[in-house]
Amino acid sequence: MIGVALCHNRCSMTRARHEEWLRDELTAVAGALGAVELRLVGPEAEAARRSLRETILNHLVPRTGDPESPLVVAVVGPAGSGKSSLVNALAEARLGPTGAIRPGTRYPVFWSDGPLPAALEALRASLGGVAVAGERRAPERMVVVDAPPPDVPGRDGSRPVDAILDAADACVFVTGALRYADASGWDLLEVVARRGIPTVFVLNKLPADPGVQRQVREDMARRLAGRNLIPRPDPDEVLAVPATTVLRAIGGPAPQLVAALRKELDALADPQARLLVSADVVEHGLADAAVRLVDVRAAVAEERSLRLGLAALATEAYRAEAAGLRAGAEAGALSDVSGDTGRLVSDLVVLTTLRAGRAARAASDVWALHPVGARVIAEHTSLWAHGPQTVAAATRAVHDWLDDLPERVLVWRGKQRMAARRLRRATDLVRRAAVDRAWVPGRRDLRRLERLDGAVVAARNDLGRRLEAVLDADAARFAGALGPQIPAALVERLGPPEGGGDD
Ligand SMILES: Nc1nc2c(ncn2[C@@H]2O[C@H](COP(=O)(O)OP(=O)(O)OP(=O)(O)O)[C@@H](O)[C@H]2O)c(=O)[nH]1
Ligand SMILES: [Mg+2]
Repeated sequence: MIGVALCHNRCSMTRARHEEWLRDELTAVAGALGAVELRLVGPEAEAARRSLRETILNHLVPRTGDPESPLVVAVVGPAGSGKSSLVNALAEARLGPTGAIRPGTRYPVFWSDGPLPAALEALRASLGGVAVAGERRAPERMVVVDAPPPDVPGRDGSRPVDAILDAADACVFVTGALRYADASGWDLLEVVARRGIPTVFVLNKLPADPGVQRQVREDMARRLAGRNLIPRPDPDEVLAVPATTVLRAIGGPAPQLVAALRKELDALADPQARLLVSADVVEHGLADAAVRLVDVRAAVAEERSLRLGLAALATEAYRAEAAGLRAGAEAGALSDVSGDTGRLVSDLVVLTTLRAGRAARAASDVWALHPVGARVIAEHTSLWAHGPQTVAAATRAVHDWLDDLPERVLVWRGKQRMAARRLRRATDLVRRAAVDRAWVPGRRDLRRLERLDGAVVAARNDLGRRLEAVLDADAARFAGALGPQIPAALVERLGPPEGGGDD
């Protein structure tokens, strides 16, 4: 487990062995997290599951045992704060779109000094981003990611900026002087604080007046310290970039104006510093993942019991109807037909469909009383009635039963073959006796039926089984709406329950 990994006695293993073991653990946990989608416990839990899996796969696994992997620096902040302009100035090239139309950046731009490592390349591809080199190279073994603003949704509804922060080792938080106090973008800093990744705070587009600059930096520093993002309200913790003319050629301020930011990045990229940053970030990341995993595990366990519980309620509702249908078939009391095959089929289909409809309503009724069940019903309103395939399935079941009867008559009579007319007459007898309880056979028919010893009972039982299977298939729609059952082993793979007790 990840939590165990933190306190694991590393002395008992070589460092390399420990890291290999940890990577395997992380990969297994990510696999378990990827094997389930939380549909019932709520969207927050599902977002937490997805994000934890991404943190593990995009961030922790690639870094475990590979301190040389490139340092990922996420450039994030509120919309229009000038992130892309700053990155363009650093790279001395127009890497991505900037401009007055919001959002400027829809897809992230990965500025790096070489090819992206596999995990980052996968992230880039999944977010639809581009990898660029720029006119001036990114610091050695560093990838700077210009992120879309927080209000840009990704393809699957999650925010690309979150996935980028999940993969980041360090962060540049850019906010504009005019809107630095806005709530927008500050939630990103909560993620940054939780992950414990080093952050450079940039106040961009500051007015030229040094006095005003000082005041705004002081205020920003106070706000950052108030959120425990910096140790003291020291304005020197806030990098100031004055508002300036944007150079059309590069889509950003003149490169010398971002020299201080470049210096910060170079400092992070320094071989000694980066090792410390990497180790620290992995340690923080593991601790953070362990805490998050406890909640996600609890959510998966809850999802599992919700699916089991609701499925059992639906099964119960169908069982009553299926048992009634089967008992009716076994007693030959389903239809009062008189040898008319057309009516026999339609009577049995109507009866079966009616039962399926009643079962569906009963199951929906009990689900509606359950808060989560009610939500599922609201999303799958077709569950209130029998399924769209049920009439066809019942028709098929009855026809199959009829089609198989002659073969069975032969078996019951212990014969290889019979004359066609005699076989037809025997089959008609069995069919009629099986379904029409009100029918009183004449003496000759009675004598014939005696020779078909057990055939009628067996035919009734067979019909009961076939019709019951139609109801089972109808009931499967309820299980389908819940999602596949979650194996207990999958929950166990995510660690012991909180407090060590049973779920
Ligand atoms: N005058 C002036 N305009 C700037 C400066 N920096 C950025 N801008 C303008 O501010 C607007 C937004 O800049 P972007 O760099 O696209 O901002 P962003 O944060 O990347 O925006 P999103 O990607 O939408 O979040 C653009 O019109 C830029 O030209 C500056 O220093 N001076
Ligand atoms: Mg941008």
